[in-house]
Amino acid sequence: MSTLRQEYDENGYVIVRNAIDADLARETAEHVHWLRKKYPDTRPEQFHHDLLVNDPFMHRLVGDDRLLDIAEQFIGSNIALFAAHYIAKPPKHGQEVLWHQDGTYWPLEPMEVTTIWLAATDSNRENGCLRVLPGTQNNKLLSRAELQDVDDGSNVLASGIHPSQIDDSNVVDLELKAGDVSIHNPKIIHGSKPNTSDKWRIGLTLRYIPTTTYVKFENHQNVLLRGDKVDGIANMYSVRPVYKEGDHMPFAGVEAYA
Ligand SMILES: O=C(O)CCC(=O)C(=O)O
Repeated sequence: MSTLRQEYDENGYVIVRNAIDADLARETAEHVHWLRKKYPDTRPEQFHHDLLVNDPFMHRLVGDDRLLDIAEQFIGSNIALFAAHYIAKPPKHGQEVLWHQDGTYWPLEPMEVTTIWLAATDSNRENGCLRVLPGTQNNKLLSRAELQDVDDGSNVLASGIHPSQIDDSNVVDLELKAGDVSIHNPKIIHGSKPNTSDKWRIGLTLRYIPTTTYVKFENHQNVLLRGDKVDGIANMYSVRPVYKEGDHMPFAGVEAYA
């Protein structure tokens, strides 16, 4: 077993430094600013899968062999992505993410999935980095009904685990440099504080599944990235989008993208 995998199994998360190069991290941050222009009414913490699944740059990024080689160590060699979501926190007023377990929100059968959280900018205590409670990946998965709704526009998910159920005495702040990734288990309790600093904090959550995992969202487009689909698992897969100048963000290597 790889040491990455051992650390992940023990703590519920692991960090890989310099997973992608600085230029690609910079392009990823630029993508967020391009999306802000395209969707001026959407908060940048809310650039969800539906806005990304037909975007050529996103396909180029999530299929990067460096990311897939990491994902493969956790979920094997038949790899799809079922969700991508930028949680890009603007300076001064970036929103918090309340404590939660990802699996609570996902209709996956089985719950075999791993998140790669990609830092497109530095992400640290000052600008509201991801924080985890190691060991809680062994807790029971809470249901949606067990969460507290906090639907007042102050936080990214509009819900979270009730503070009385949280012991954050061993919290770990996952401080990353642009280009680093952290990987976390769907049951680990995690969240992040608001960004009150004067710098952006741009993170991209990538949810990689083995193609044996069935995604029970209706009409949901997954992205097949490596290996094969599985007969009998009724997932839908997106068609690779064609790059169109003017409609899409140009990126390095776009000529070779097909
Ligand atoms: O980006 C954040 O601050 C939180 C990320 C998160 O909740 C997740 O990856 O599930």
